[in-house]
Amino acid sequence: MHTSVLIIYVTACIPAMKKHMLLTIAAVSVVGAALLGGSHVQSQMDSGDSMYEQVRAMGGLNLVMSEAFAETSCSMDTTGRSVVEFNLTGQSVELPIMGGKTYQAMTFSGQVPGPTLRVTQGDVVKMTLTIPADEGVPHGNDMHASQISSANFGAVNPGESATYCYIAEVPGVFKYHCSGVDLAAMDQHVLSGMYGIAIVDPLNGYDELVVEKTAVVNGAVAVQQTTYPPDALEFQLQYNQLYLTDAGGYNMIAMLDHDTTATVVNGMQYGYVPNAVLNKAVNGDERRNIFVLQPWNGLDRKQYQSQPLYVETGQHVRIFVENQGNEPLFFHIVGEILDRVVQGGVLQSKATETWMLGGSQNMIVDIVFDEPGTYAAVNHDYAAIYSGAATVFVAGDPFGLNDSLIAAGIIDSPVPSYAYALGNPSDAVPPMGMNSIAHPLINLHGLYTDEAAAAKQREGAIPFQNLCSAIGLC
Ligand SMILES: [Cu+2]
Repeated sequence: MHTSVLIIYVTACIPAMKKHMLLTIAAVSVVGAALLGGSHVQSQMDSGDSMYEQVRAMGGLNLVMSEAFAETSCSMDTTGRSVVEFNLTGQSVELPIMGGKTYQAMTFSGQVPGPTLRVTQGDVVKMTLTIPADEGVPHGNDMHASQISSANFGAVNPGESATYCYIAEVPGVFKYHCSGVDLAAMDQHVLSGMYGIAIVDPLNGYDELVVEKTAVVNGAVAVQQTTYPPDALEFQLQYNQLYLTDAGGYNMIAMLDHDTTATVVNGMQYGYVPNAVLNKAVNGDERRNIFVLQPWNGLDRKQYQSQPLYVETGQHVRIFVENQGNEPLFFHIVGEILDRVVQGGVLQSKATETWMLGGSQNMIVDIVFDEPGTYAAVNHDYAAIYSGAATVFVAGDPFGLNDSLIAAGIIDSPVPSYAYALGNPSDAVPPMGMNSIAHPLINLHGLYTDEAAAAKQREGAIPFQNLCSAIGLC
């Protein structure tokens, strides 16, 4: 059991253990006692058993709060509403990190982040979590889009499934995450990869975007507004941290110290930076990098190959952002201004340079890239940038590749973005919603197991190697 391993690990470190570690374990005991009730719970927690065994011995949340669990089963009246099923599998796997190593990931359905759920405000979500019999540890799922008893988020044991239903009442972006083994080791499970988002589209759709610039009218500077329709090209970016031991296991002491091993965006460090193919197209040499940080460079990386995000100039772009992690996110796009920030369907800011998200906080950023070029979306915390939080948007045709692509017979006429030739990464593209502009091509990219990658391919994601060959660059 992972939690037992964790406790053994922590125990082994006791001589060097910090005071706050002991306080944390005490705090977990208090939380457990508060949730489960009764002074005997507290005395049980004082015994020498591992935390996991103690929680099991107490029966967990489901048994103690069985009435609440029954109350929020799927017996609600769904007349007139769409019921959207959301099926996840809890799965521990090895996944790659930078430096040619792997780490002990925990996933929903073999990918980090887990699959994105997209529904419309007012829909009923029917969430089923299945834990395969060969999975070593129970898992739960807490969906922040719900407003139901936390009893629903209790541990699901290996070989079992659990289902709960709720109405997605509030529009926006909402985290979901493993709730650990009835809270125990929740930090380990989430920070090892068990997180994702639900996007709840507003019932009446998204607002049009109004961007203010200036123009000279009759010899004088005047404010000029440009209005963009609600339909937008959409991306999803989820920020988190990894805290790892040298062997690739979860390092709780590093987490308590906020001593980040890696900052990840959609599960990977520098997952969206230029690659060898773009190097070759722009510099004529696949080894001459066009961006300072290109650590996931090389087609042998397959679904882990880094790829920029391609947008058109003058196009309404909508970015769903969630801070899944343990550190603040100072979201900034170098060379741009965030034209609009919306949270919970409410305008928070327009024309701001940076917007901050705390842990488990989200926003929808609307932006229009006016000039062809490369723009790096960063967490404007230098430690985060240098440990992985740099994401490159390429707008329009800044490298003048249209002419050479036409000359080579690859395209017939100029294309408004490289997405038409190279596609956008599958893990950065959310499911289509009511105001989504379809991406021209979607290629295979993400922190997926090979099985999950094969499933994405069956859904239409094109392996990047194939695209590269098709346009004559590989
Ligand atoms: Cu879990």
